[in-house]
Amino acid sequence: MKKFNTIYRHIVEAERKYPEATGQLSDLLADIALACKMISLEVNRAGLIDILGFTGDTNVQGEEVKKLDVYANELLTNMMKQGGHICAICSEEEENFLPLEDKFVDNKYVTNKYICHFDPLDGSSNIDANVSIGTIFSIYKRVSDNGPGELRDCLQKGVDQVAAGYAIYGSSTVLVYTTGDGVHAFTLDPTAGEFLLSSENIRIPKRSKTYSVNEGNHNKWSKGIKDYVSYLKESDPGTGRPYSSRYIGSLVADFHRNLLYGGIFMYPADKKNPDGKLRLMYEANPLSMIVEQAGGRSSNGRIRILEIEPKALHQRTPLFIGSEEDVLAVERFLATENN
Ligand code: AHM
Ligand code: MG
Repeated sequence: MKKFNTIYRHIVEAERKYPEATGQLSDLLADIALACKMISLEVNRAGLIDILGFTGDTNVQGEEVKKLDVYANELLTNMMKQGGHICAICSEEEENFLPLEDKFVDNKYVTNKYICHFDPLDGSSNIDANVSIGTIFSIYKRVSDNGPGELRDCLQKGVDQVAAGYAIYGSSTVLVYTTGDGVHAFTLDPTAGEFLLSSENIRIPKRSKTYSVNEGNHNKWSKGIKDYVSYLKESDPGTGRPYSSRYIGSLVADFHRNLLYGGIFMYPADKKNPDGKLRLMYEANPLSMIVEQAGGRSSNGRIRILEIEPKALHQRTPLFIGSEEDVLAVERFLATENN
């Protein structure tokens, strides 16, 4: 009989490999999984209970905020505050980070060791159309000693992440995470209310036949990107071209498909967005940790995303992520352009 494993057991089993572990990271991941379960329920019910629509507010990116975004943001924030272990919360929906005090447990001072970044509901412009959306998260260890988290705790390089993951709310809800020891996926069984292990140690194909990019931006792209996308459309059976184009417009959904089947996702810089559109801390870094753990590659076209020194919480970056050989190919096209 197939052995079932819940996400919580999986996390705890992984923790046992490290006798010095305090359990804070495991608790934190379990809290995030619980929050994703609750967001999933709300996403599924959204059409029924008429909570869709605009709240009338705009977020720090100047975009319209929908009610589900607000719900997901508040839920994750409260979960992090309540669970302890976090000295600073950074949300894509908030302009500033939220520092949190250390605590006393049984009269003993306990330092909250971690920082959590999250994009509570990515792809939210797709909510009304029932298109898959997701939650992305990323966890770092604090660099300051104790007390409320500081900006330097929140602005660490992606390479310093201790865990990252996402939940995709699609035909099923799937939670994918890594703590630097492979990439594992869990599917939510709504009857049991549990995330059950569905794929362990996911590996992304080295080379793919699929590219994902918003081609509506073609006229705003640089020559290198235009040339690369034209190259993908040329016919050459030896290299598997032409590639197929797949673009959902929900990063988590595009990324998840490419992770499983192979593919390259691109959001390049363009004339309108000189730094690209996607956010380094909330989107690019967590997905880059996952893709590298799965044997893929991720860069801004020149350097590894995980090596970018962050300067601001809401910093944007061009993103090329997915199957290793495809990302290497686009880097070569961009290198020619820069020469
Ligand atoms: P969001 O965080 O406001 O939802 O925006 C990010 C989304 C990504 O999910 C997606 O990859 C991208 O924006 C799509 O952008 P575009 O509509 O410009 O193609
Ligand atoms: Mg987003």
